[in-house]
Amino acid sequence: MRRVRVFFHDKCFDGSVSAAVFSALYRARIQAEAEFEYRGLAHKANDLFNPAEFTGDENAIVDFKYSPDPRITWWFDHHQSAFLSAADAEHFRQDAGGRKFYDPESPSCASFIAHIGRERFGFDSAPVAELTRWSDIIDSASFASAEAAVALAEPALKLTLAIEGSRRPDFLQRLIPDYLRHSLEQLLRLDYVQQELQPLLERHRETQKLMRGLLDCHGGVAYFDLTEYDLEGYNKFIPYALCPRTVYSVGVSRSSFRTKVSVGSNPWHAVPGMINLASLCEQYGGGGHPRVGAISFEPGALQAARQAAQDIAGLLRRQLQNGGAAEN
Ligand SMILES: [Mn+2]
Repeated sequence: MRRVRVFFHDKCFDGSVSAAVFSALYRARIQAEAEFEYRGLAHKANDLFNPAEFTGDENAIVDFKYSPDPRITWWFDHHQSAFLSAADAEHFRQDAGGRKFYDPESPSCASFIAHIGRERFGFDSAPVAELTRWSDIIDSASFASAEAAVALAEPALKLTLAIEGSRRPDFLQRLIPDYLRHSLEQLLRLDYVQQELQPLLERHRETQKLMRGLLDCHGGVAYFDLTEYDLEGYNKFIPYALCPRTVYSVGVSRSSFRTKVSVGSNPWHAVPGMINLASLCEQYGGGGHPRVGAISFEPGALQAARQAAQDIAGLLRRQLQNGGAAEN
């Protein structure tokens, strides 16, 4: 019996579903009686990985950056900023083991794992189709409207609120195996999920009120600073529901282990010539996807984070003005 450690993008619907889909693939096509342990990974200013934790018989990373550590035996990612260095990217290119996969075009990592599972390993992905469909929708922000993304009518969106906002380290360790046992609708009714969800739904309503008061929407950019409030894990579509004509959003938030600058774009109000936000964030040591990126600072580096956020907001406003696209 093999012990498989799965490192996944923490507090992320796609990250947690990726861990579940990888487990299903492994159990179906590699070893049926394998045992899984799940460890969340968060983007932060330094020390993304703790190699002392790579103690499984196999160690897999899903929906998170590449590690060249020889103990990592599986890797799947779809982020534009997947490699910490050119040397890491080269290490991946040299890999001939056939167990490390990268596709920055995939809308979600979970659907990418299902796809590779089908093509390369003969995996039947039908049982995880609901999960991967929602991973695609959520990671590519394919909702009908900002209002729909904030109203959280769908079970997957309520679950996302709980995943992003929960403070319990064991919450996802319970949820990940449960993805493979229940539908999303059924998951939502489980006691431990309801316990996480109810206070977060209340906080979600309060966050909308709070954001209404502090959003600075002009020049096509919505800027907000939440560092006074302990509010990491807020719904990132609130700025677009409140300022529908905004093109980009730039926010600063804070948690125990990082101060974070989030840079997003409005999925319902794209304009020609949008800036690649992953590349923009990479200039500040961050990364992400073309339409949404982030930069992690040390928890105490408030001023540096605010400065970066204001610089980015200014740059995006100037770009919109020069493109003639700003309408706010
Ligand atoms: Mn993802």
